[in-house]
Parts: sequence; C-alpha cells; structure tokens
Amino acid sequence: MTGTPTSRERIVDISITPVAFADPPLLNAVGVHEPFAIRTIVEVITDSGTYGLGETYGDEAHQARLTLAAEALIGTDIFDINHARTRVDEALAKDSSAGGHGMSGMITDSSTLDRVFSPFEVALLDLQGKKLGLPVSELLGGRVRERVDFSGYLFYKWAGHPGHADDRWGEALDPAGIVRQAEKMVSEYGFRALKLKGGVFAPDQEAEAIEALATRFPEVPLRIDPNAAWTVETSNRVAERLASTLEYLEDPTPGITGMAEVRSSASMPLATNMCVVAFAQLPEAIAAGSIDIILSDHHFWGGLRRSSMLAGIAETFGMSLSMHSNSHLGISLAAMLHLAGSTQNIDFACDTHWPWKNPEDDVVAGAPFHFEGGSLEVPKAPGLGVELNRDRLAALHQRYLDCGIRNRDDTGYMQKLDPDYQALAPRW
Ligand code: GKR
Ligand code: MG
Repeated sequence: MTGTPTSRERIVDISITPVAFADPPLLNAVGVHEPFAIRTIVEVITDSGTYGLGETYGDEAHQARLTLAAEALIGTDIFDINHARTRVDEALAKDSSAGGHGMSGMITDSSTLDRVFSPFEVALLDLQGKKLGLPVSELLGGRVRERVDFSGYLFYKWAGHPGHADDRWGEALDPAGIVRQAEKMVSEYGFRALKLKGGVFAPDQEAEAIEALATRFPEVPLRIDPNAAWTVETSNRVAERLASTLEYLEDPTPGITGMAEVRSSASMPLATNMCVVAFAQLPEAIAAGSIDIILSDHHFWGGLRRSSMLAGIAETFGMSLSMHSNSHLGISLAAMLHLAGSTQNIDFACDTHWPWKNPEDDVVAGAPFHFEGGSLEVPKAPGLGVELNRDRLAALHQRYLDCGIRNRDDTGYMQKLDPDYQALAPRW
C-alpha cells in the first residue's frame, strides 16, 4: 500500500541577513573578542510561504559565498538536499576569493562547500520538519536523548571592553578569577562539566587554574583548550601535570603530527576542533593516531546530516564525539540540540558560548531555551522548533550596520590595544 503523495515545495526566495550582538572581552590564543560578534541569518522561503532558518558565520567573504549559493538554490525542492548541495558546489566554482572562515584565523582548513552549504541544509531540514509536522531530530533518525548536556565554557577575560563599563561577569585573569567565574556559571546554569579556554597565559598558570577548579569542583569533569598554543614538549609537560585532573585535553598543539606525538605519551584522551575540521583530514589523522575525540560542529562539517555521517565515521574508527562552539544565537543552538539529541555517540557535554551573550540579543522569538542541570531539552515542535522574531532580526541587523565590524578579528582588536601583540602558534 502506498501513501498519499505530498505536493512538492520549492524554494522561491532566500534572504541573507548579517547581524551583530554584544560580546564580552573573552581572551584566547589569537587575541580577544571584539565588542560585537557577527553572524549571518539565512531564511529560505518556499512557494507555500513557509520559511526555514539557518545561522552561520558573519565574515564578508563568507556572506558573499552565501549569496552566490542562495541564487543557485532558487527552484530547488526542499526534500532534494543532495541536489541542493551540488548546486551550491557548482555556484562556488565561480568564487576565487579567500578567507571568510569566521574563526579569527584559528580554524582555516574547513571545507568551503561544507561551511557554505551548512546553513541552507539546516534551513531545508527546518522546512521539511514543518511540512511533515516533525522535529528535525526525527528527520535525523530520532532522538536518543531528550536533553543535551552542555559544559560551562570558562574564559580569561577583562572586566569589560576598554573604555566601557564592566560586564556582569567581571574580570578573570588568574586562577581565583576563573574559579569565581565557574561558580557563577554553575550556579546560574547548573553545568556539570567545565572547559577552560587556555592559550592566554603561561601554561603553568593555566594548569594552576585547572587545579583550582578541581579543588573547588571535585566531581566535575574538566577540560582545557589552548587552541594549539603549546609545543609538543610543553603539551607533554602539562599533560603529565594534569594527568589525574582532565577529562580530556583539547588541541594542545598544532597539526595532525604534533597531536599524534602528544597523544602517544598523554594519559588522557586528546580532542580536536582544529587539526581535523573536514572529511579530507580524517584518513591522515586516523592513520597517525592523532585524536580520541572529534569536536563536531555542523557549521563547518556541512550541516546536520553530514555531522551524522561524521558520527558514523567516528564510531567506526573507535573515536568519540563532543561538540564545538563559537559565539552563536538561538538558531544555531536549536540545530545543535537536534543533532546532539539524535546522535548516539555524543559522549561528552557539548560546548556552547550561550551564557556569554545577553538573553535579549537574539533573533528567535520568545525565550525557548531553559537550562536545568546544565542541560537543555531537544525542541519538540516541527522543524527546528524556533521561530524568527522579525523586530529583533531588524534590530540586530541595524547593530551590524552600526558596529562597523565586518570580519571577526580577535588579533586585530588586541593589536589596537597592544601594538606588539602577535598571534603565535605555538606560543609556549
Ligand atoms: O570563542 O574565542 C573563542 C573560541 O576560542 C572559539 O573561537 C574556538 O573556535 O571555542 C572554540 C574552540 O573550542 O576552539
Ligand atoms: Mg577547541
């Protein structure tokens, strides 16, 4: 017996809207976050008048590629994701520009096609879910968990942007400051895992911060991520010092070979969102034995279905998965929840920058996310389960126009304040 065929639904319009939202002065291995983080909101509209949403980086070169892709996607059936990807691939063949990775120089090897196609794929899944009355998690094979655990993402930071009032988090420039920040994050969000963004101060000071966290939160799994700021020797030394303290060590040193060297002597698992960020890098990294854990990220792994494919590859080769994040808004968070909610081998609490933005700075309607015990529920409404608030979209777009930031540039911002600053990898 066959079912009733549904009518086809095709893309008639796509809008690409850059937005900006306030971001605190978070320090990392390449500098410091600028006063505003930039993102792009992708809205795909069909001939039935329905819209699907995606969210991605805001850098100018990336936006130009999104526009090329959007033009190529007009007329595509919302269920024809494979064909849509081919169209975007063909459209990008006309592009010879460089840059636009959205990562301030930290991660530049991701696949351009996967990075550009991702928000369209998410929007198509949102549309499919709306048409079928099913949440995206069910289009990805069904939920394996109803709630997704997140880690509290700790950053060294200044009290406020230079020349501006202190933000609500205050200063964290030493172990005591990091512990204070962790206490606030745990009390507000209930996180049951903590990650420290390192690569800012000398490795021993950062190791001391991890030890202070371990003393204050003895039951909480801890991670540190210096974004490849350490040499192999330094990484080995810190790994030995923190052998009994870390759940995993994230990107201590640059490159597939360097990571393999550290992994051969470190006792804890090694994770990456830097040396393996594209399918093409997997064979070499697996052969070299560089990593135990891949931090997946649908924004650069080609969307949600390709991230599910990555999960299958990780399972096949005995690697675990966790999830990477950058400064993001609610559309990205919803997509992350559907992915993590339907991926069996997400074995660790996922990263999110969510606490670092003001709650009212978003483009989604209402306040759909409620942390309990550091976890969020996977949305159950059709599609992504979030709707656009057009007033807020317009306001954040206006802020983008006003703020003058056109590419994420943590190093350039730091150099305005400290002209001698250099982003070095490795630095120690
Ligand atoms: O937001 O400064 C930051 C982070 O350093 C981010 O850009 C990284 O991509 O969180 C990320 C990571 O895990 O490497
Ligand atoms: Mg990382």
